[in-house]
Amino acid sequence: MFEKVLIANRGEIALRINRACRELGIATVAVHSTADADAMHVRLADESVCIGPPPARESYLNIPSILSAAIITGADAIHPGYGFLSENADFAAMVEEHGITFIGPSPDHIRMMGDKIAAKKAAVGLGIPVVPGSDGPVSDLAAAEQVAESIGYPVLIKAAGGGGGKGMKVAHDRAQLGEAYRLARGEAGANFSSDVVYLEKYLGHPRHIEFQILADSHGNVIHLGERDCSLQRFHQKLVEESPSPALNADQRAALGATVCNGLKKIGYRNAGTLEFLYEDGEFYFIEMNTRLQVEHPVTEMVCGLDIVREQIRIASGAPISIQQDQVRMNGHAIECRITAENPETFRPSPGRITEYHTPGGLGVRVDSALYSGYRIPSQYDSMVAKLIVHGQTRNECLMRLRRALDEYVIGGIETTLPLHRKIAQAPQFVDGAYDIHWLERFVGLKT
Ligand code: MV4
Repeated sequence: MFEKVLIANRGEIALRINRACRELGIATVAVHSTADADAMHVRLADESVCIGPPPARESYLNIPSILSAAIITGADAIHPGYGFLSENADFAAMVEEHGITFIGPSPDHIRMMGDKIAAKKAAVGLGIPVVPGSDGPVSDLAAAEQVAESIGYPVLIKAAGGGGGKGMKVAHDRAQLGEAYRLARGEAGANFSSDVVYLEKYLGHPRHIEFQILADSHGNVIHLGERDCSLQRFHQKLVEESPSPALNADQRAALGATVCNGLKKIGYRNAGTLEFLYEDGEFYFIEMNTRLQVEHPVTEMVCGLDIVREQIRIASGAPISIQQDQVRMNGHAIECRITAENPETFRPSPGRITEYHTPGGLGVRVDSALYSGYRIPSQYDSMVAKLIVHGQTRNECLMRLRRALDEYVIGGIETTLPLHRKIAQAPQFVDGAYDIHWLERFVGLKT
C-alpha cells in the first residue's frame, strides 16, 4: 500500500479523498493555489504545497508544479479527483514516468474514451448497445446527408472531442442539416482541439442513466448498479439518485453484465462510468468517464462500498474488496448538488459564509469543504456542498431529503438550497416520472 498520496484537487472532493487515505493509514499531501491557502482541504491534509496563483491554469492544471510537489514531498501516488487533470492522459503518463502511481485508468484508456468516436467504436465491438449513427467521423455535408437519410431524422451532430453537450446541433430535417453541420464543426473546432464531428439519431425524451464500474489488475470487473442523472440544467447535474426509478433488477443485471464483460476484454483498470441514454425501454451508450464522479456517493450509500478506497487499493495492486455476487443494492439514495448561485437566475454568488449548520441524523451525509467564516473564491466551480440522503425505500429517502434540506443553513451567500426544496416537493420528481428535459421546464416555470 502507498505511504503518501498527493491529492491534485480542491474543495469537497479533496476532503473526500483525504478521508479515504486516512482510513487506509496513508499520509496525505494537499496542493493549493494562493486563493485556497485557508481552504479546508489544506487544513485537513498532513502536508500542503502552494502550486501557483488563483487561475486554475496556473495552479490546479499546472502539471510541472504538481509533479514537483509530489517529488519534493515524496508522494508515491497521485489522486486527481474529478475535473482538472483527472481525464488528461498526458498527465497520467507523466505521473507514471516519474515513478509515481496515477490513481486511475491507464493513459491509453483515458485517451481512447476521451475520443467519443473511438469510445463508441469500442462499445460496438464489445456488444454494448449504442445510438444508431455514423460509424466514424462525418467529414463533409454529403456524408452527413447520407447517414441522416439512412437512420432517419431528427439527427444530432456531435464533436468527437466533446462531451458535456458543447458543439451539439440537432437537425429535424434535411433543410436544417447544412446549417447544423457547419455550426457543430465550427463550435467543435473553437472549443476542442479538433473539428471532427459524428452523427447520431436524436433521442427526444431520454433519461440519463450511468453504470458505475470497478476493475482491478487481476481481471476482476464489477458494477455497482446505476445512477439516474436526468435532473440537469444546461448540462449541469443538480440531483442524482440510485437506483433509477425507471429500471428493474433484470435490466440492471443484464446491462451490468454486458459492460463488465466488455471492460474485462479491454483490460480496463480502476473506476469508470458508462453513460447511457434510456428511452422507451432501450439503452444507448453515449460516453465513458474514466474518473471518479461527483455523484459517486449515491452509489456508495446504496452499495455500502467506499469507491475512493477501492480506487486506491486497486492502484496499489490489490484486488477489489468484493465480488459481483456480494454487491447488495440496499435501499435508495439521492444527492443534491448545492451551488453558490442565485436559485432563480443561477448567477454565481461567491463570498463569506457567515452562518453554517449542517443537517444530520440517520442516513444523512454532507460532503462539503465549507465552514463558518470561509470565503468562497470566485475562480472555481460554484458547487459548495453535496447533500446525500439514504433511506430503505425511495419514499423514505424523499421524506428524509426534505427534512435534511430544511435543517441545512448556509448564511452569507445565495445558494440553490431553496430550489432543491422545491424540486424535492415536485410531483413529477416524487413520481420519478422525469426525463433530461423536465428540470429545465420546471425551473423555467418557477413554481
Ligand atoms: C444525446 C441526446 C439525444 N440524442 N444524443 C448531452 C451531453 C452529451 N454528453 C450527450 N448529450 C446528449 N446526447 C442523442 N443521440 C441528448 C443529450 C442531452 C443530454 C444527455 C444527458 C444528460 C443531459 C442532456 C441534456 C441535453 C441533451
